[in-house]
Amino acid sequence: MSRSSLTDLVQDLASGAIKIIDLTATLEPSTPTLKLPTEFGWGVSWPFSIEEISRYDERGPAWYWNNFKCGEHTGTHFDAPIHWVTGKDHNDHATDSLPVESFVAPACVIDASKESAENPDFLMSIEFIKTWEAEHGQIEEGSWVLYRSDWSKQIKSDKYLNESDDGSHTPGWQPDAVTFLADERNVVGVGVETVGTDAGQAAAQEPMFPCHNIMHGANKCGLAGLKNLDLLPAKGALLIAPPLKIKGGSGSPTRVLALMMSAV
Ligand code: 23J
Ligand code: MN
Repeated sequence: MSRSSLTDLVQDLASGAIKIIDLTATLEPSTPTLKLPTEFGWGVSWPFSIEEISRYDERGPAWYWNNFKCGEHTGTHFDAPIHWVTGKDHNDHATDSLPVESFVAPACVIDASKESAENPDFLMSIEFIKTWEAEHGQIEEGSWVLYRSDWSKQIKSDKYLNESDDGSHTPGWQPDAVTFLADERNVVGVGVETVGTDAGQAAAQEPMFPCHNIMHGANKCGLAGLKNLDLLPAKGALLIAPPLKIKGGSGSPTRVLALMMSAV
């Protein structure tokens, strides 16, 4: 049999030398969804709901299946460039037309868990990213940048959305940090553990929702609602994150996997 890097991959998966980490939160009716400020009349994204069609019973004696519904941006999910007005004129910018190469890409994991715990409104800066690069090396073109906040650890708590009278308080980005990742590093996109790729208070940032505005304006993607980022190395993991092929879709719930070398 001829050998190839793919043969090696299959062998390394079988031996456990490469392991697979699930970065996906379970999709269930309690899955938290984004609450936008209501005063502008903005539309509401449906939470996940599920209804049994049959379960080996009179409705279907030999089969179990369900109907479900939810917004495209529910739980662990993918944001396509078409999601934002700044990305509306790109080519191949929806869930069905994005190049599949974007769905398999290396990941850089930037740990801001300490800063996020100390300040729920923490906004990652260029300096923070450059300090990470000084330790781990430059972010390679075509990588996902994953924002470790450890926010997913509190998904069952009110602290996940962390809402108060003035809205949600969850970590995000300074606008110029997003511009840096899009323009200077040419990333595939950014992924976060929070309910959306922008900070809880991002409606008040300039520009409004800077991560969405700038990333999708640059034809880049997003991943939200990730978990287990604390299990990944700063560099070296390979992400597999294909959204559902919804025609013209702006995003979709997505099973996100990471391949990484096992510690020896
Ligand atoms: C629409 C408007 C604002 C935001 C979002 C969607 C998301 O976070 C999302 O899931 O794309 S912040
Ligand atoms: Mn989204």
